[in-house]
Amino acid sequence: SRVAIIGLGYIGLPTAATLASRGVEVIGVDVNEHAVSMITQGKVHFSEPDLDMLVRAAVMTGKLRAVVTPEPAEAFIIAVPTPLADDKRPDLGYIDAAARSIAPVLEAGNLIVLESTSPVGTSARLSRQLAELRPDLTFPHAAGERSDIRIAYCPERILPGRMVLELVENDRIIGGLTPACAARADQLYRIFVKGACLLTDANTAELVKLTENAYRDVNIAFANELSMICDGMGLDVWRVIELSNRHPRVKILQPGPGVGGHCIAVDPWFIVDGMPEASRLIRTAREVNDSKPLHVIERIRRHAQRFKDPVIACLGLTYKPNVDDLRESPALEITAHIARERLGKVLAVEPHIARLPRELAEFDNLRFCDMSDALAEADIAVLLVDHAEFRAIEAKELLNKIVIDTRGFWRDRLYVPDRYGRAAAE
Ligand code: SAJ
Repeated sequence: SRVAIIGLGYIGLPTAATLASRGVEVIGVDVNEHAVSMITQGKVHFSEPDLDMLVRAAVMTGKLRAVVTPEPAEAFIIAVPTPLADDKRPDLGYIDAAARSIAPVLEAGNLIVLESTSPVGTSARLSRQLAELRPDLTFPHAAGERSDIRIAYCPERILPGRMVLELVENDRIIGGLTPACAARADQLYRIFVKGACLLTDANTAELVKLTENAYRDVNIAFANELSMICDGMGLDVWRVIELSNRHPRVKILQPGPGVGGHCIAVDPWFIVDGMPEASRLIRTAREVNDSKPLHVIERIRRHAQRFKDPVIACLGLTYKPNVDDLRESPALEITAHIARERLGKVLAVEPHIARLPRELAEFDNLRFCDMSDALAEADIAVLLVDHAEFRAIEAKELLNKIVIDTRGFWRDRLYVPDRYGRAAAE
């Protein structure tokens, strides 16, 4: 059997390579010619543990082939981006383009699976779109179980940094536009999924994906709000959380500089957009998390004002630890903001990236710097990402400067373990 995967990004490429590793003939389709040519050489255009090996093997065995235009296949998996437009509404333009690109090669008996995170109703919308493009075929939104084409929504929930593993191990939600659509998609996913495949309807599956990330966002917002309350009260939020979590039914997440990444900071808006009146908590959580970088900037500003020409080291730029991904990163936002506002001379440290990111290139008061040089020079050290590399920093390197630790990562270095758990630094 032959499977075409439309979109060779963070989700599509690992899925394509994994299916190929199970002996399926896979055609990877992407409009990005650079990505296609990299994959054709057995290389990967973004970094993710173990993915390069998997892709190289899939290409070398001839099971995975990357192309720019879709070819006929038995199943099509659509894994294209669904970004948030400036008005906080979902932009389904890439799904529309994917629909137009596969429509000409569709044949009766084909399965189409949408994997992109999507607002509720998008799979049904895709069915209607394709029906307009291919009036000679019948689709499940209208023909139900008698349709020529099967359509299902199967969201992805793999964690960046653990994708290759989680793609196989995680349970999978399979939402069919009809029961036969779900059953057909189930057959495809069972080829490589070791976790359970749980069948439901497409709308439910769409909301499940959004719910998972909204749930995490709301819980992180609780931690972030608590951190702002504690800053106002002069209390140590990590101690408050640690002690609260000793209650058998309390499990608070960790505060940080804000919420980044292309999922958690985006997906909850898809729920808000669909049901604005009903989603007050979800919207507020988004706003709380989006306000956290401003709170960190205000703390930096307060300290910087006490120096004549402060040197501020920003440690970490990525959206979370031990990855090289800068998308929606609050650390990057904070670093750019303090440079733009000219709060001081800014030293940007990011061990996971080789050179200064484009977003920071415009600032003449900002320099890309390695960890030890930055610490030697800085008056203020701001820990923005809890990368493993920063564990190596010793207490004595921090003691002569102002430390703003947004992750509670250096607590053990900065805090005197007196019986009140009070901070020694700051
Ligand atoms: N964060 C905190 N405090 C915490 C946990 C996370 O501030 O206690 C921050 C992180 O620093 C980061 C952001 O939240 O900025 C998101 O990080 P994450 O590790 O929670 O999640 P992502 O965005 O890398 O991946 C999420 C995952 N979803 C859930 O855990 C519910 C992943 O399983 C999904 O596949 C992915 O979104 C996706 O693609 O939707």
